[in-house]
Order: sequence, then C-alpha cells, then structure tokens
Amino acid sequence: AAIESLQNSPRLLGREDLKLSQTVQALVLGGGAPQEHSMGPLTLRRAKPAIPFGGSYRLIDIPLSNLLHSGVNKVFVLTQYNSRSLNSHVNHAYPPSFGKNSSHVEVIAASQTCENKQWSRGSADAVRNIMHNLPQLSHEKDLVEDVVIISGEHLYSLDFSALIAEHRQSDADITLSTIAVSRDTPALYGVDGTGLGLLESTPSGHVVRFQEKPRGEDRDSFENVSKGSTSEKPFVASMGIYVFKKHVLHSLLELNPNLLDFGADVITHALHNNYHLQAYLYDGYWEDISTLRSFYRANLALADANPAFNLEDPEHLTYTKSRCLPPAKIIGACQVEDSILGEGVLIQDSNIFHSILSCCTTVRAGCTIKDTLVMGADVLHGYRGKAGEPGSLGIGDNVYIDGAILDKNVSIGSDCRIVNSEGVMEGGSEEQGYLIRSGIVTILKDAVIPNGTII
Ligand code: ADQ
Ligand code: ADP
Repeated sequence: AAIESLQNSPRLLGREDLKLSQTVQALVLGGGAPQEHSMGPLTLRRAKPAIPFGGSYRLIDIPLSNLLHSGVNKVFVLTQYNSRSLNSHVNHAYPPSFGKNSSHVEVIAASQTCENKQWSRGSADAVRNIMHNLPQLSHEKDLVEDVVIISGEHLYSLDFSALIAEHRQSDADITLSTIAVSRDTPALYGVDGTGLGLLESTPSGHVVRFQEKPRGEDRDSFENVSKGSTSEKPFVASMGIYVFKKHVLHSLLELNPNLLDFGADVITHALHNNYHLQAYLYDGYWEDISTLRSFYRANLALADANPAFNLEDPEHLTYTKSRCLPPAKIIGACQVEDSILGEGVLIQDSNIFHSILSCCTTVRAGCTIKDTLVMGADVLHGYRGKAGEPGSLGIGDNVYIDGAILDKNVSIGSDCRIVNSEGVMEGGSEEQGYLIRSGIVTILKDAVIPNGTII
C-alpha cells in the first residue's frame, strides 16, 4: 500500500513510471562540531559519523543503508568538521553507480563559494550553502519532488518509502519522523548536552506544537499530547529525520537566512508560519548516538545473542567498505564468548568475553578482554615489533582489559591492566594516550601504552 501511494502528490499523479530515485533527493548531515563532552575521545580527529562501529562498519553506513534499501538512492553527504576520514570512507564504500540500482552517493565537503566565504553555522545553513550547487534542489522543472534530510549518526532501521508515502498522502509541506519515548530517556533531561525536539500532534498526526529540547515545565507540557504517546512512552520526539517538499525547503532557506538549524529554527519557523507539518510515527529501534556511553552500550549490545538492532537481517544488510582481508584466525586454545570478530583478526591463546574486535585486531597470548570495543587497525597482523613500542600494533601478552574502548591503531604493551581500577569518572590525558570520560577508559587512536601500565 505504501508503494502504491508513493505517486500521490499532485505533480506526480499519472506518473507511475517514476521511481523514488527520480523524485526524491536525500541529504545526509555528516556532522557539525560535536558537543564538548559528547563523544569526547573518539571525535578528537574524526567526524562522529565516521566512528568505527560493529566490527566492520562506520556509523554512517547505517543511515546510508536505510536509504538505499528504501529505494532512495540519490544521496549527498554534507561534511564539515574533522571530515577527512568520513570523506574517505564514503568515497571508498560507495563508488560511482554503486549496487544493483546504480546508487549515487557523493560527499559534498563544505567549501567557500563566491556567494559565501564562511563555514556553515548549523545543519540548515549547511543545506542552504550547497543548494546552489545542486540544481535538482531548486529547479522547478526537475523531477525531484521531495527532499529527505537525515543525520549521519543514528542507529535505526527505517523504510523511507513508507515515510515518503505518508508525506505525499497527507500532502504535508514537511513530515517529521517521530518516535514515542519513555520518561526515563536521558536525552529528555539534557544529560551530557543531549536533547530531543518534542511535539504535540492531533489524532491524524497534524503537528500543532514543537519545541527544540525543552526543559522543566516546558518539557512536561509535552506529556501525553501526541498521536502515538502511550502510558509507558508519553513523549513523542522528533528523530531529526525530515521530508520536505522541495519548493518548501528551498523557499524557507532562501528567504530566511537567519534559520541556521533544522530543529531549533526551521521547524519552529515553519510551524509559526502556518506550513503543514505532519508527524510520521516510527515504532522500531532508534538510537541517537549522542554520548560515549550510549555509543559503548549500543555497540556492545550487538554482541548479544538477540540484539535489538540487527545487523544480520539478510533482507537488510548494511553496506560498508569492501576489504580484501583474510577471515579471523584463532591460534592455540582460546575461549571466545558472545563476541564479534572482524576480518583480519588474529587471537592467540586468549579469552574474549562479550567484546567486539574490529578488522585487523591482533591479540597476543594470555590476554583476557571483557566488555570491550576494539576498533582494530589499518594494517593486517600489525603486532610484529616489540610489545608496547611504536611500530607495533595490537594487544601484547598477558593483558587484562575490562569495560574499555580501544581506538584504531593502538599498541598495548605486555602485562597491562586496563580496568579503571579506581573508578575514575573523568581523567587521563592525550599525553598519557588515554582519556576517561563518564567512567569509560578510551585508549586514543595511535596511542602506545608501555608494558605493565595499569589504568
Ligand atoms: P541535534 O542532533 O542536536 O537534534 P543539530 O545539532 O542541528 O541537532 O544536528 C543535526 C544533524 O546535523 C547532526 O547529525 C549534526 O551532526 C549535523 N550537522 C550540524 N551542523 C552541520 C554542518 N555544518 N554540516 C553538516 N552537518 C551538520 C536533532 C533535532 C532534534 C531531534 C534530534 C534527534 O534538532 O529535534 O530530536 O536531532 O536526535
Ligand atoms: P579514522 O580514524 O577515522 O579511521 P583514518 O585516517 O585512520 O581515520 O582513516 C581514513 C581512511 O583511510 C579509512 O578509509 C582507512 O581505511 C584509510 N587508511 C588510513 N590509514 C591507512 C593505511 N595505513 N593504509 C591503508 N588505508 C588507510
């Protein structure tokens, strides 16, 4: 039914021949500067959507795969902050005419133009700044009818064709994808600088009130006022996923240069100016990877027997960079329980419990690794030099690690213990090669941790 009603917008009536790839353009927001404390150590040198995830992927692979599986396969990724590895990953993972539907995924890195010499000052400003370079976003005659705008750093599995069908059926100017959330959702309280846009809608999903990240009584006024709210999940939040009629997006951004962010500015402005805003209710798994702890928790959960977020659905596999690496190899007697091992992993006589060892992680003998995310390395079997010295990568002999994150290309010396033994919540330094944030020890990218170190 969703597919049948896809052409249900006045301009598309009678054009059953057109596909979503012709009538929808997707823009993926690849990241402004992160909140000061949000992902801390992992975004010192990279954009959030480029953070390695799930043993083989990067965060951006999740939303990109959702779009491509839904038939929305003309996609531009807008990048700005610390964007080098994100640009590189998208270019390598999604080559020209990618996949069976000839998808087009292209990075647009922020740049100066004749009209604008400044960096983008927010998500909507970033879209405004690239519109001149994408005629399909402004030309009336182009077949593109709707523009999907999403973030590059959320975990979910959404069928965009259903969202677009409802958007066209209701003839909305803007449709927000929304989700009901419970009172104990940390983002409702601004923990670590996070927040959610909350809305009130009629039983037919017409949005009548929206506020970006309200606090206190303002927040409470959104309890039980929306289509989709339940006694367990009384708030309905914006997922930061929007479908705009193309001409509405164009005129809102062009005529209002003061609108800088989508949630805080564009949605609020559109509502006050009587645009038709509609809420689409999504009821699957969705997680905004907004803090180090939420990233750690969501990532490790993938190693559970039946994770809430499933990377193993044969109908919905996640795309990523293809690598020419050998399968994981285990030498000697190892115990590996509830864990994910990426390609090129090498483990010798060690025990791995509920952990994720990404591509090219090397673990030498006598180690125990528990509840830990290891992001692997750029080179295969890198542990050739002396343990804990520059030039050798991986985890040395007799190392014990519990509850940590190891960024890429680290070298952990022999006989180290990384357990946060003193229960420190905030500590470490770039010079020491590790940072502790929200009680989680993160070994920094490329760090060398000397033999016998105890953290
Ligand atoms: P936030 O994610 O806090 O809340 P915002 O800071 O505007 O909103 O970021 C939206 C997206 O745009 C993020 O992916 C961000 O990285 C990206 N972005 C920001 N500046 C950018 C730039 N210059 N170039 C490229 N990308 C940029 C939003 C909504 C809320 C909603 C939550 C759900 O505003 O209403 O509840 O998402 O997580
Ligand atoms: P990040 O920490 O985000 O992975 P990198 O600079 O390490 O940033 O990676 C950017 C891209 O370059 C990735 O696609 C990675 O696979 C590739 N890359 C980085 N270093 C190497 C290397 N030594 N050999 C091959 N590819 C590399």
